[in-house]
Amino acid sequence: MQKWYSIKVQIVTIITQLTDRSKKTKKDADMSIRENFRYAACLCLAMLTAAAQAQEEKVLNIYNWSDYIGPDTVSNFEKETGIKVRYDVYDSNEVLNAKLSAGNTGYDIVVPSVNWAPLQIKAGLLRELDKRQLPNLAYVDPQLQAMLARIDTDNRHLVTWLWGYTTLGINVDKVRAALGNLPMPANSWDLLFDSKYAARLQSCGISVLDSPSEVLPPALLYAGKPAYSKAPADYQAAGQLLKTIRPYIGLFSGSGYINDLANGSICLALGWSGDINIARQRAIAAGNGVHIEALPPRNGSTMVLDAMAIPADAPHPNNALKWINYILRPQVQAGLTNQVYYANASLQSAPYVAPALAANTSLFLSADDKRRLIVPEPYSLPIRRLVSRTYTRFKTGF
Ligand code: SPD
Repeated sequence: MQKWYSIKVQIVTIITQLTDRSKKTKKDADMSIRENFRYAACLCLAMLTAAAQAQEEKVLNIYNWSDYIGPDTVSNFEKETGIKVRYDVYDSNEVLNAKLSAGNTGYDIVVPSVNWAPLQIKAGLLRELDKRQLPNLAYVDPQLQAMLARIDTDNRHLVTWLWGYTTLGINVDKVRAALGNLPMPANSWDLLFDSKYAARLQSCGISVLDSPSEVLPPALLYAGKPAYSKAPADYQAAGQLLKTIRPYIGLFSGSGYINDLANGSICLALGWSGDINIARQRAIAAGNGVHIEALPPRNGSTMVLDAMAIPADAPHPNNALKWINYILRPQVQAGLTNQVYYANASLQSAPYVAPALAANTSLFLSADDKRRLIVPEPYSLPIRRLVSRTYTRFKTGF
């Protein structure tokens, strides 16, 4: 209401000024008319911007990864701001990227991973953040900001959501039973990528992530290649490796594996650290005797680092900024970690993190394990196609 009043005042001011200006001598008349038009155009533009802000309906459309938010994160924001949130989910960067590239998503907030965001920034799909509206950026871990700045100059478009790593989740008892006389391998990746182990674990169920860009990096790493290799020959090697284990994979899943692990219908999943800990917690809550573990990255792994961004054509960019600033509060950040078991961006959130989580070494990694994580790198278009072709061949079994 106040904003509309100030717009009305601006209109009256413009009309008064235009009338005054037209009272000049005949000699200046031509120049005055041109000046007046320019002046009026600038003021109209300013007014339209103010009007757009005033008119932004109290709605926020969020598109985020599934199982990646606290139970009251959205409702608390709604209560506080009166903004109604519509919340949709996805399971892979491929899906999000296809939507963003097609345009007109209607979303105000998206959460791409840091190796996909640079392509989206370059294509003009993400909007620059108005940092004056984000005072809580002060809470963000400077190390994470520096990491993001490597792919987003001056942190113009991205703010960390949460971070973790890609790993294997196991049903401890079922894996031991299925391996029989085979001892647990020293390199835990053997469980999936060495067909000797995978052949045995097939009997209790193996799932891998349903996304080319999530499966190829650990496969390359296991094959002794750079996880985000730029050499086409390396993808051939990874493809060969994947072919050897294909007969033993029963499921391709980007989120369903959480419940499958929790209820004991699979015993090994290539997934994300937080999701596997969610499965562990669900099994504990169900009291079904299923014991799930997320394996820490002792033999190296790829980091999961996802960031909030505002699509260039977001219909409610100001509400989006309010959301980002709210999410950056240390208490809200801790609420996310407590629920989804990923580390957050705020060093000040530590006092609010549930004490029981502090001992979980698959969530709060040791300094050594942290060093073993590889920060994801963006793909060139030809490599992205190769990643996708290699994965499709793997999935379809050709
Ligand atoms: N359930 C939320 C999972 C989020 C995973 N983000 C994936 C990033 C992979 N690079």
